[in-house]
Amino acid sequence: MGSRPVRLDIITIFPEYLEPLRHALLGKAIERGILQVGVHNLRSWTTDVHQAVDDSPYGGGPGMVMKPEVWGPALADVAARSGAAAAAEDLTSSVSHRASSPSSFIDANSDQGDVDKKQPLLIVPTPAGAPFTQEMAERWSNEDHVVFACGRYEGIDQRVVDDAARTYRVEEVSIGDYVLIGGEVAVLVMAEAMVRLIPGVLGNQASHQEDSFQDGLLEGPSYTKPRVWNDLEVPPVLLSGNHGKVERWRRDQALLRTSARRPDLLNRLRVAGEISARDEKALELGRSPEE
Ligand code: 6GU
Repeated sequence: MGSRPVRLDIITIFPEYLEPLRHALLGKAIERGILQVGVHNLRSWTTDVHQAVDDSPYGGGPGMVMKPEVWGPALADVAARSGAAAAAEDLTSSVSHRASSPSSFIDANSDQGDVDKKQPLLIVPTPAGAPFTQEMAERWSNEDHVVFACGRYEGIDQRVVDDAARTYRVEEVSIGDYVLIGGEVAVLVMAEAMVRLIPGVLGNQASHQEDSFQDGLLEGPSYTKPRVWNDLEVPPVLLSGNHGKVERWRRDQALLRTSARRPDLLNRLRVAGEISARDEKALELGRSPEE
């Protein structure tokens, strides 16, 4: 597992928006060969002198719709890792460079063994998509090749998505109930959530076992030294050295926080039978029963 790098390709009319992918966690994964990232300018696939990527919507209405004759070849080339896609510069290190040759792009015809010939995954960020979840991030982190198609304006001609489904497995995804100008920032969010779950990316593999959402509850508060700061004390149970008591207290804190901020999540766990009588006692009291 994790022997071959995960490949991410992003198609956008604003490649500079994806610059943060070079930094911090993702940049490190790229440098360590765990991750390959290709950022592609959609305008490379235009054929007219104005490099137009959008046109007015059939049926009328405000805004512009992104053109199928540009997106179609872009998605075909990126799936095949050919054409203008093969000439795109990869983000292969955390520093800006020109030295990396386009051959750092995996040749689609090269021998990758007979493992996994499945279609690449195409993610289309859109406020009209299904809500992005930790479960999606986990699923995507096990893929070999994930492509993000960033739309702007009022979206992409729907036939692009329908046609892409012949080459890709396609998911239209939203990062929340608000409207962004385009998909670029949503891709940064989704790529980070996904890449941190790739084995070897996080220093501590155990650390995402306890993440918020990994067990369906929000994570409770954390504390470090000093024990007293600005007259505020660290909860004494954390200094008790009693691992069982600490774990019980942490679960109670997670339950109370989830009840206050995300009652929907708590009710989902109740329905799944994952909230015990002891859990309900803490929720009823608003604290750990032994406090
Ligand atoms: Cl994925 N894209 C855009 N443009 N707006 C959004 C979104 C995505 N998710 C929430 N709002």
